[in-house]
Amino acid sequence: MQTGQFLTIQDLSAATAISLNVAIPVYASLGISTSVLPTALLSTQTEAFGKPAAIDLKDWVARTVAHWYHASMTFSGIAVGYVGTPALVDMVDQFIQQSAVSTVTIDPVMGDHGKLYEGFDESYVTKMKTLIKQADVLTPNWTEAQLLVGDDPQPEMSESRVRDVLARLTGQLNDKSLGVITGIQRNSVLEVWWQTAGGAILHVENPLLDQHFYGAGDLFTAILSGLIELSWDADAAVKKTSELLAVAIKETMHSNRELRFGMALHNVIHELSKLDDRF
Ligand code: PXL
Repeated sequence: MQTGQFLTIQDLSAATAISLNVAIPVYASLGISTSVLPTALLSTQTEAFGKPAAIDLKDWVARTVAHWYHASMTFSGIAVGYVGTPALVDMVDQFIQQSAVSTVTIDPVMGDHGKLYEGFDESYVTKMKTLIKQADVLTPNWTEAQLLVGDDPQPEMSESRVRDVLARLTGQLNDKSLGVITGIQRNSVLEVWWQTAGGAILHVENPLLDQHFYGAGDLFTAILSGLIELSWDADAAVKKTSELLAVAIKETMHSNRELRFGMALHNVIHELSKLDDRF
């Protein structure tokens, strides 16, 4: 059962079901009382509609965290997604260091398919390498995982290469932290790989659909961080999250919507609401 107030830190992309637009319903459906700290206000996501109208919320974020500090606001868990600028990554880092928070989940959102997202460069990767040291749970995709260990992102996803990157990545985290790499495509399946608290490396598989599902990573991180906030065992939480992500991907694919508008959430929210072990 959740014991406090959860906080999600990421952008609000007005016209796309990604980032905050998927996280808020996920936490609500799990019964998790959640505050939001939007890092940027965007008209759309940055990848599929041209250049969005954007407001960097750095000044407001600084005033907000100062206010929360004076109001003695504390959080039981924090999940971080798309932050947007190196300066804001620093601010989020400082904020987490000052918060007496038990579990920090970080999705180092910065690229996919071997490339950084629009607007990011090497300086952002450098800041992200520092921020991830705060992570109790880290959820990069394959591109982000390689960037974080200092490799040029390669499409190759052989088992030995995935194991190597995962081991080097978890080597950068605290001993008890959970490193999870999403979006591994091998042998016509989509895999999630992670290292257990005991050091074993496990993976789960889902059908591979030859399309890009915008917001799928954000949904994965929201569900996983939510289950961990509800004290699920880490391995069980990763398996359930992967299963539920497949539910959302299937619905999104069959919903006839344009994929760039993000994830269809009806079925996954229904499933999450049934995980009713809260009382
Ligand atoms: O889904 C990751 C993400 C989050 N936020 C913004 C994005 C993207 C990916 O493109 O553009 C603004």
